[in-house]
Amino acid sequence: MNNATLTNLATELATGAIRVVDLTVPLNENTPIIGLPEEFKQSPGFKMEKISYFDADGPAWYWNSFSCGEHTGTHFDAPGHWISGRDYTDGCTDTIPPEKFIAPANVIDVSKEAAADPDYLLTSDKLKEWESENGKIEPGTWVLMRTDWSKRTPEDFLNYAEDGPHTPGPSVDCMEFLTKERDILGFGVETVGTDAGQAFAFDPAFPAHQLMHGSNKFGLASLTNLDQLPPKGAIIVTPPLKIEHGSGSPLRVIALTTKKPLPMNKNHG
Ligand code: 23J
Ligand code: MN
Repeated sequence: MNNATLTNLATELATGAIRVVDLTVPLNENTPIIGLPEEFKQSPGFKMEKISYFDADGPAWYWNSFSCGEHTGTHFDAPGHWISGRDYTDGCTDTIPPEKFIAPANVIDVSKEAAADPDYLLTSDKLKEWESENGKIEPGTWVLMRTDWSKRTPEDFLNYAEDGPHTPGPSVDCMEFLTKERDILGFGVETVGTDAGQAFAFDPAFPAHQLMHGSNKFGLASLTNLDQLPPKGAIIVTPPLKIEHGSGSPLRVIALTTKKPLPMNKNHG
């Protein structure tokens, strides 16, 4: 096989004409984990244990073992994670067709709105406004919600209060629009989960989980560096670990893009 597109891709990766951006947070014992109400079982965070480090346990080699919940750090939510998606035969980490792990990304910048209101909800009206400037959200593409939440301190990232977490996310109408009217591949966020902090009180509760996974679509949580991507044109690579009957997994999320976004300086010239 000799395909010009793949040859050009290799050339443009080698020359740097295509820029590779890492959308992944580091995994360590301080990587923030979602906390659920205390009646539910909690997910363990990331832990690492040394097997050997060029020592008596392994004189010429270094390696570790690690453990964590499937939904730790930058991670993939599979349809099988939620009750609405449990019966899809291609809905777990090992059964999703691999061609779904490479797809275009639409990046919706609501960082100013989220800075002004930690409970900010992305709506279908906001998406239609974005489409009028950037073009339609195509079927089979990702919608990534840029909030700059990944730039916050761990405490402000989770942003707990007496009445639960206060973090931005999608509205119910946003999820209905993206599943029914746009048929997207999935929805990705910079926050600890794809749903807003207060989404337990929405109807339906947790609409990103309930509606996305109910439509056999995916989630990506705890992304970073979304400010490095253009609104449209990037391609993201998102294969989760092939855990048998896995509900999701930590993963490395890599973006291929060309343009570096211009600084938003309105006072130039
Ligand atoms: C379990 C229960 C509720 C939620 C979540 C997990 C997540 O956000 C997740 O990581 O999928 S809201
Ligand atoms: Mn998750």
